[in-house]
Amino acid sequence: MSASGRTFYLTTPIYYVNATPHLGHAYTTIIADAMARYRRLAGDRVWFLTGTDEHGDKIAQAAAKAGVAPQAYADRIAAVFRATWDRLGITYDDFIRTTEPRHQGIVQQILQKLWDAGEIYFGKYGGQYCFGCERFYTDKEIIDGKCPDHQTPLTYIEEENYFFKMSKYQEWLLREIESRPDLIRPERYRNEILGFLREPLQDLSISRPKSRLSWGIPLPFDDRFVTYVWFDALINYVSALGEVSGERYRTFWPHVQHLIGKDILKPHGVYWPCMLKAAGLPIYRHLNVHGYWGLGGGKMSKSIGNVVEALALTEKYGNDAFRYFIMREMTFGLDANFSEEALVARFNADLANDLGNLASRATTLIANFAKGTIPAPGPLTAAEEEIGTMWARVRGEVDAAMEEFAFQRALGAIWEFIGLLNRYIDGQQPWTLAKDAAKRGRLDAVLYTLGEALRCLGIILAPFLPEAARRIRGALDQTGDPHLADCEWGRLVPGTRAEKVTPLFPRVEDKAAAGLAPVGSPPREAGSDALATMDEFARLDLRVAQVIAADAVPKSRKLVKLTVSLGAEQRTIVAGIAEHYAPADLVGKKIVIVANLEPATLMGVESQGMLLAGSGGGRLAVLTLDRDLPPGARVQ
Ligand code: ME8
Repeated sequence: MSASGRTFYLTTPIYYVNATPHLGHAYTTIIADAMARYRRLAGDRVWFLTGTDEHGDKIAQAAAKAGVAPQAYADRIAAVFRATWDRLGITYDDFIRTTEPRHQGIVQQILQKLWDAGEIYFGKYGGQYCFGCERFYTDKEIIDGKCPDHQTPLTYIEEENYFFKMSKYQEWLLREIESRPDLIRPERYRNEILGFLREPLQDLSISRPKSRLSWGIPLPFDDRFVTYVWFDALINYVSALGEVSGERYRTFWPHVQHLIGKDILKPHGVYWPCMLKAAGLPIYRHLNVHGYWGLGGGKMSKSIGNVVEALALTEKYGNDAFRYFIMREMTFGLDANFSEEALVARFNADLANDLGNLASRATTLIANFAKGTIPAPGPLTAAEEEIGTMWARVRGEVDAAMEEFAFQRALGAIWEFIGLLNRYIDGQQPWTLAKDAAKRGRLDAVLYTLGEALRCLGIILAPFLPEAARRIRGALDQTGDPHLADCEWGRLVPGTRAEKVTPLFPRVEDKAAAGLAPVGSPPREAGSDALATMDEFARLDLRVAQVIAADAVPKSRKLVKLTVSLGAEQRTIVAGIAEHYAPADLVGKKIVIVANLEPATLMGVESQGMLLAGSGGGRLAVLTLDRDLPPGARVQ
């Protein structure tokens, strides 16, 4: 039994392995992590699942492009996802891959069950198909003859396939959603699904002929076909819990909540509940849907390199700051815009000024005026009572907000409390109280209150800013795992040791701290060089180049040999980036090179130019284009 008596099972989407993780994936996974940590803090029994979606056209095509077998490709990218989540401190309990036997077995079991029950039939279907989405579009959904998601032309395909009798569940699903107002939330997404259900629901094609696509799970009753990727992928949420008769399934499935982005609302809001119903399994408790991040107003997609670079900001500003920014900036359910400037603004205002200063000021005051030991509080005044009362309110607000995945509201409430404390310090002026021995009791009341507020913050911030919260608790000698139940106001024991915290979030003064430099040149201190003239800059011939081939330079740990096209000519470029990029990942990229450098020979290979890359925080990133340009285009 858990301390709270509650059980909580949370899933993220399983991400496609056709590209490496980007900001959007990180957002979903980080907020899921914050939620899982919050529920654990509250004493719930928690299971937190993430993973990768590894079958289907998209993956087969990406593998073919990289010149490797789909499984090898999936292994590589799945490992990148895992490593990224580990680096971001994601506390997932399980990571499922759809190519694992434990998943494939359950998919086949469910298919067989549905086939035996007559829920699946063989039929013919012709329609407009999007290879990017791996699904057919109905006339109503098509915009200007194109896929509404990819804006690419659709292809008419006619083929025989197996169909799941989804239409028969339309009425049931409608009633289910109507009777459970918070089944799909926030409400705008519930309304969207209700909108879909106003139109007749089609049956779902759940197979693909192997002749067209072999990278999938074979149908157990006809091995000329593989399972449609969505039918395969959705089942991960069940298969990860093992057999339906098993302990883990029985413990967690009744409490399942999914977290997804709005792009995959329909499969989760329509297909999945119908599939579960047909298989005789209960449907989810809640489907929690978030909005989309955009960059500079544009739509974000995996093909845009800068999406990946946004993720690199975690290294530059730290995991906590990145977590804070994305949770605070985006109202759950709505779209938001990502920019480094906005991140830096929040970093300085909310983290460095509000929280960082509070922690430094409070612990310094306790160190200076109470020799680093929490004093017994003297008589309390209305000011201390206001803080205690507000704390109780904040806890309630955080709890209510977290029930609804409203991270921005939870953080807003905590920051109101932080604001009150900073004003309290200014108002009480403990440094003045310390000058008058008669005011010792007042001073002790203030110092105790500050210590107690920090102790409580060190607990409640743990899901959101794990590292900063740990440091706050450490400064107040609070060891062991934090528990929400311990942040009842007034539990701080006088006599507790307190030490000064070093600044939790030193202000960011120079947002261009990472700098950009051609690979191989010595690192520069930002702002340390003499100014360059326009003429000097104009002497550099910078060009867009497309990587045609990339190979490791034998016997070198660092060097990669690139063959690049400048449109009219090809060049060989040797670059010291092998520790940061697998050669295959560079092929096809459009990069920027300095085209008028004297050739240099490195490890016996002549390099006819130099590529541009940036580095910072132990990471290196090759410059790519934000928008397509032909090879050879001038960069100025
Ligand atoms: O759809 N803003 O995988 P996927 C916010 N394999 N979140 C974003 C985002 C953005 N711009 N872009 C992506 C798939 N996401 C399927 C899922 S589940 C059974 C199968 C996040 O790699 C968001 O969570 O395309 C979105 O739902 C998910 O990544 C899609 O990831």
